[in-house]
Amino acid sequence: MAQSHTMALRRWMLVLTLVNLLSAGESLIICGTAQLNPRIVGGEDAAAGSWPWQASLQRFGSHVCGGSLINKEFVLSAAHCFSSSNPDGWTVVLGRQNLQGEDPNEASRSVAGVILHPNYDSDTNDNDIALLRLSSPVQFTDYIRPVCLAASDSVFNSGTDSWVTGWVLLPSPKTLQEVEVPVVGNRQCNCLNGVDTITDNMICAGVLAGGKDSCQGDSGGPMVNRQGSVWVQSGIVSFGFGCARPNLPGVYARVSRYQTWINSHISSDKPGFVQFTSSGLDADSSYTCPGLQLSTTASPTTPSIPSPPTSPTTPSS
Ligand code: 4AZ
Repeated sequence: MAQSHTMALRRWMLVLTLVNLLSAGESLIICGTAQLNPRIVGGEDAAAGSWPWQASLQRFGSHVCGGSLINKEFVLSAAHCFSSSNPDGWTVVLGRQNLQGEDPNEASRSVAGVILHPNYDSDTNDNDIALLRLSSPVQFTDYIRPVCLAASDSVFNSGTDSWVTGWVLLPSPKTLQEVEVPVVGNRQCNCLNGVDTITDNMICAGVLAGGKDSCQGDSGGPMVNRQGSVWVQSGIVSFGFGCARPNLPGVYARVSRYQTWINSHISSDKPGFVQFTSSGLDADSSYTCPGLQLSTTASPTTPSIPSPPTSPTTPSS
C-alpha cells in the first residue's frame, strides 16, 4: 500500500515537472538530466558524466572557479570570481571529469561577456551571481548538458537533500568531487554564522557536525537538488566562515531569487526554470536566537507580533 502510494506520488511529481518544463521554453526539454548519473571537503570522486553542467572557469589556463551550464551559450557563476566584467583571458571548460590531462569529452570556449549582478556587494556577498556568455554555442552530449534552475516560487525547506560539486585543492588527477549536504534554513544559518550575515538572497547547506562542505576553488559552482528525474540548481557556491567547520554551514547565492534577472539577459533559448517544492512545514520558520528578527521569511499566516485582545477576556457566565 505505502509503496504504491509512493510510486503514484513519484509518477505525479514527474508529470508535474514535465508540464512545468513544457510550459516554459526551449532548453527546458533536456535541462537537469544526467544520462550517466547512477562528492570538495569530505566528498567523493564523481563518475564521468554525473554532473554534465559542471564548468571549470579558467584564467590563463588555471582553474579559478566553478560554474554551471544553463543553455547552449550561458554559464552561471559567482560575481566574486571576477574583479571586473572584462572577459579577456577567461576560458570555460565543459565535459571534464579530471582537471588535469586531456579529456575526450571536453569542449572549451573563450568568454564573450561577463555580466555581474548590479547589486553584488563584495562586503556582504549579497547578490553573488554572474552570467558568462560563451564565444559560441556548445553542442550537448552525455557529458555536456544544461542544468535546470529553481524558479522564483521554489521552496527548499530545512533538511532538503542537496549535492555540491567542484574541484577544490585536490591531488592529481584532480577528479571532480561531489558532496551531499542538507539545506540549513536561513534563520538557523543566521544564528550559526552571525545574525544579519545571511540575506534572503542566500541559501545555506551543511552538516552541523562539520567535515562536508564546499571551499574556495568551488566558488561559482552549483548546488543542485533532485526532483523526480531532473536536477534543479538551488545555489551557487558563495562563501563561508572557513570550510567544513562544525556549526558553520556553507553559504550559497539563492538561484530562485534571480529568475527575472537571468531571463532579462538571455533573449532566446531561455534556461529551464523548474519550481522546486518541499513537502511539509519548514522547521526553520520557528527557529530563533538572541538578536534575530521575528519571522522575516517565516510563514505569512503567523503574525510577527501577536495582537492584544481588544477587550479583557472573561469567562462567559
Ligand atoms: C571561498 O572562499 C569559499 N564553505 C567558498 C565557499 C565556502 C567557503 C569559502 C563554503 O570562496
